[in-house]
Amino acid sequence: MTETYEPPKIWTWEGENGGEWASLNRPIAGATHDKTLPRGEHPFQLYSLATPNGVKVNLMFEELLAAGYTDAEYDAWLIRIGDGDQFGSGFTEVNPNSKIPALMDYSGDTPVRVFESGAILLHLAQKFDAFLGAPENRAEVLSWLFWQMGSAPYLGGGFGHFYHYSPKPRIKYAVDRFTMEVKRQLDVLDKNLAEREWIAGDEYTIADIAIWPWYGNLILGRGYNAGEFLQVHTYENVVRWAETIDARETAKRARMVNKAMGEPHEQLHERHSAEDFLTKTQDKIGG
Ligand SMILES: N[C@@H](CCC(=O)N[C@@H](CS)C(=O)NCC(=O)O)C(=O)O
Repeated sequence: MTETYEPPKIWTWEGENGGEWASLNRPIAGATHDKTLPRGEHPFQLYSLATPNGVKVNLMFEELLAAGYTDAEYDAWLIRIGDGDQFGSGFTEVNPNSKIPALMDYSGDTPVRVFESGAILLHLAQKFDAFLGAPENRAEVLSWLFWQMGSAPYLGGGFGHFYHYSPKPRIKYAVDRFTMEVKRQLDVLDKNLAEREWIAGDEYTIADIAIWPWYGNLILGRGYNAGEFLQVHTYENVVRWAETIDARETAKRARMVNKAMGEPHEQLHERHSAEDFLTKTQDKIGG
């Protein structure tokens, strides 16, 4: 039986409200403790975790490096959001919104902070003039980039939360509401990819880089154990696109950077050079 609830006149914070990530949530912004962020030797300092939002930026850096942009070298530092690292004073100076990913760009005369994964992708794409597609197709690339930024909260905060993380019993109304929306979004992608090779046309761009960690991984059965529930295999064009990106060496690397769960050989807590991946490959062969 669902508990009946009528919102009071004024909402008050009653502390943790259940669910896997409940301890992170509070209605106040800002730092909870003093903590300086580490800084490595490369021009880009990334503070992140290998969630879909984090993987987007890892993928962008790995694509830039693979494409020969050697100035895109980066240090990636692990932010354990389950431990509250995102509320440290150093982190909130880079991202006042206390969410990964956050980037410091020291490549110019003045250090620049960038937060929000979409802004980071665009910042890097403009800086290196890469993965933006042809100028006449720029509006299409940006439309899909911002589609991802607006759509993924329904997938993560809506569907993922109520289907997978929320306290049991699950709430049918909420699961239905967000399943409907996520299936509609998958259909949007599927119809789009029936017409073209990549999300924004015939070039691989930041639109693919933004969308793959969320919707590609969902289609590959890695999101919320919901592959069967959502019948992801029916979105055949999305499956084709998701598998194509998944086969890229850059995508394999991107999924490892700042990963702090799963198989030990998949977890590269910090990334400082391409050699860090080799060590992990040797761990896998050795183990
Ligand atoms: N719109 C943001 C979302 C970032 C986001 O939600 N990050 C999550 C992990 S995927 C986070 O850091 N959560 C920590 C918290 O909510 O305290 C972006 O795309 O960068």
